Amino acid sequence: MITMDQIIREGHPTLRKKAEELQFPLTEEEKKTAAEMLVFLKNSQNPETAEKYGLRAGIGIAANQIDVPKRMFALHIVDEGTEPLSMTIVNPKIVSHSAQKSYLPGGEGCLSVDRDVPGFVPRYSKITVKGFTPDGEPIKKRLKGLQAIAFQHELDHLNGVMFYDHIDPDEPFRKYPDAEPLKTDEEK
Ligand code: SB7
Ligand code: NI
Repeated sequence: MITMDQIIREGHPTLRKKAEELQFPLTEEEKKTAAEMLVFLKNSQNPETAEKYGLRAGIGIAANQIDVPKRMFALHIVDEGTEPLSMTIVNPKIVSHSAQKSYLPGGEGCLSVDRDVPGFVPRYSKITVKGFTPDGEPIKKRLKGLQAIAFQHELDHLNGVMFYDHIDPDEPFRKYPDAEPLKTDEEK
């Protein structure tokens, strides 16, 4: 079972390297990692297991965050008022995106970053993504809202990019002309 001890933190070189594409079929070990990442997210969002194992809640995790430098990540986003998204995606890519961007008004956080880094992180509002399930079945999806933001946060990890790389160091809360704050469910 993945716990916080396995999650590498900023300063670890693996977080800054581009992760490698996976070859199909995945090895048993790779499949196990894919499944375990999703279990970690579910455990982290369950108050009892999170408390028991000392997990920080996460909606996504990339393989290189557990020091596996391969192109896969898991997302588990439920209860967002939209259709739930719960998957591990292998060799993910964005095939098209909106011009419009959006950002979380409260900024982003990261399981590999043990500090608050305030500031807006502009991301594409809508993306069309492709990839594969761990069994090699093709995935194609359109994502928006928090799901799109989280997908881009995880894809960044696979490319060695951290969320704060996108924050303007001189003016962390600057308003971007092409970006709007992500609306909460109540505001929609
Ligand atoms: C805020 C949080 C996340 C994504 C987008 C906005 C995920 C945080 C957990 N992770 O560190 C995953 O890489
Ligand atoms: Ni992260």
